Amino acid sequence: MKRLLITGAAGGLGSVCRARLGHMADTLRLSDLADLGVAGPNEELVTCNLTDKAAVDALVEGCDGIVHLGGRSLEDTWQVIRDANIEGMLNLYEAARKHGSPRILYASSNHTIGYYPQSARLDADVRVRPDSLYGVSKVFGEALATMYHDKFGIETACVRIGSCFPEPRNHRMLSTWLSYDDFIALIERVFAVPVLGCPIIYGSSNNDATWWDNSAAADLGWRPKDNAEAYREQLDATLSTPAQDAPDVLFQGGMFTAEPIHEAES
Ligand code: NAI
Ligand code: 15L
Repeated sequence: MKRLLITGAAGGLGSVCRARLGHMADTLRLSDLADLGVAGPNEELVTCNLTDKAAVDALVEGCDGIVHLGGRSLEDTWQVIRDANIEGMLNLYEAARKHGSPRILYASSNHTIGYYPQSARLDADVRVRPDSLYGVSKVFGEALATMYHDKFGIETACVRIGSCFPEPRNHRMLSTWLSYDDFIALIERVFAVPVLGCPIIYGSSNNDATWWDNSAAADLGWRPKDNAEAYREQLDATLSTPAQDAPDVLFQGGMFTAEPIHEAES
């Protein structure tokens, strides 16, 4: 493709995508609120607040694909969540509708279903059970993507990312971990398949301890290769086993279920 936009490009996953997706497009357009440093050979850097409708419109114009990572990535006050993840998402899809309907990979989250017990096995059709205002905002994003697909034909992969870090950080992540290699391979598939639609995809590696069933998205041809099990001994040796009634043991969303509602300071 000619131009691939990555929002949230200064963040954890955005930096990985910036380093590893250059081959996918003639130009990477990288955007964030935060500093993006110096542009590389095939890079365009755009400082943009997702809440700024006109700026997002200009950001999306001329892009053939979007990896949408930008937004608040943890629980916060409603104001912060609403601005970045609700208003920002709407601005992005309105811009996409006006500028050629580029295909989108949307970084949703396991916190859309975080209140399911870890004993549950989930497929793409289960009712959502968000565990936080953050999780609710990701449910909104999935609903918005679905509506823009049904009404306007914009294709989106709604990826309920588990825990995408270099290594699993705790015992819960033995189930939720998504390796960087597997994430990059997923992005490549999403933009390679002739028809995408608007699937829900659980973003986790090939973990023995998985809770999630991706069979509804089998046509995508994404076959994650890494397995968090390789880190179990290391985690056992370095971390104490959490109490059996700890949120990190009971719920798929782990500690997010224990988050209070964050009230804005007046
Ligand atoms: P991050 O917090 O490191 O990166 C998010 C980026 O978005 C930041 O660079 C931030 O400056 C930018 N941003 C925030 N508000 C913005 C606004 N109003 N306008 C423009 N940019 C804004 O998060 P990370 O870990 O890289 O995650 C990327 C995406 O993936 C997020 O949407 C997150 O919710 C989602 N995700 C990540 C998971 C993970 O394990 N890393 C798990 C599940 C979902
Ligand atoms: C998320 O949605 C967060 O963005 C990330 O920082 C992790 O907390 C991840 O979920 C997780 O559940 O491990």
